[in-house]
Amino acid sequence: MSHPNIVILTGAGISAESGIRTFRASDGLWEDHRIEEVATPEGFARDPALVQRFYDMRRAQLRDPAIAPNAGHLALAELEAGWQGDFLLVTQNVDNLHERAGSKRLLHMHGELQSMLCSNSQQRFPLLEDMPVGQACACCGLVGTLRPDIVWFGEMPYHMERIYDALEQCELFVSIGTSGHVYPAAGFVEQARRAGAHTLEINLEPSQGHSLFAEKRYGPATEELPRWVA
Ligand code: BJW
Repeated sequence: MSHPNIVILTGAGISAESGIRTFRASDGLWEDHRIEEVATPEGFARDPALVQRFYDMRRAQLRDPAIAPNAGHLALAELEAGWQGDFLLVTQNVDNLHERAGSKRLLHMHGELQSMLCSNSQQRFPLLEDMPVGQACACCGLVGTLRPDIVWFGEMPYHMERIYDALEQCELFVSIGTSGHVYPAAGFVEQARRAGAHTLEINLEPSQGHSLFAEKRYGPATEELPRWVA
């Protein structure tokens, strides 16, 4: 493979075979609550304890020794290690499986489970255990300002300037394991096309935006990615 400037976008599908359920596979429900009830600023304002429980449950999943990077994550880390052109991996996932696989040039656009955010100062803090209830924030000393560092609907995703800059320079854009339902990530393929990039979708099945991609490979990420990278 030659080494053009590359931007890779990943979604929940890349972590599915590691045992982390995708959003659409869970029918948008968690313990009978709609995802919108728990993963929105309004949901958090309405019932912060419920929302903390939801994210604590997902953090616990990351500490489960059975949950580990799969062959798809490892193939992308290997690709990056040998890549001589510009390389940027943008993930919508809030798990840490890409970094555990060895990816370095990585941006989490929808936040991270293992981080918390002060809603007062917008400072982000690493979080090693579950979110302590009633803890005062280290930056402002207030109780009740800390929240999961997750980009909820209606909020601005992280690193957008860097991502758009990379898309403008990009010659190859690859979208992996994402359904194409959620913007702005679902629009990256159009930005890459405008920059003249070759576009490739790798997914279990055609995504909502599949017709925008020049090349498609359908199958499980653990099979398709090692095959593509080889
Ligand atoms: C496999 C596989 C295997 C399975 N191998 N593949 C109307 C039009 C346009 C936009 C909007 C609109 N109304 C509102 C908006 C904006 C809104 C939005 O997009 N809404 C849509 C629902 C319509 N977006 C926002 O609010 C965003 N902010 C924003 O727009 O700010 C303004 C802005 C303006 C201009 C520039 C920039 C910004 C914020 C979005 C935040 C998303 N947050 C979430 C929840 C986080 C909470 C949490 O994690 O608990 O992030 S939503 C959820 O969806 C999560 C994901 O990152 C995201 C994407 O999901 P993903 O990864 O695609 O997962 P799935 O489950 O949908 O798909 C999995 C895929 O994998 C499937 O295709 C499977 O086939 C495949 N697969 N197994 C390979 N083994």
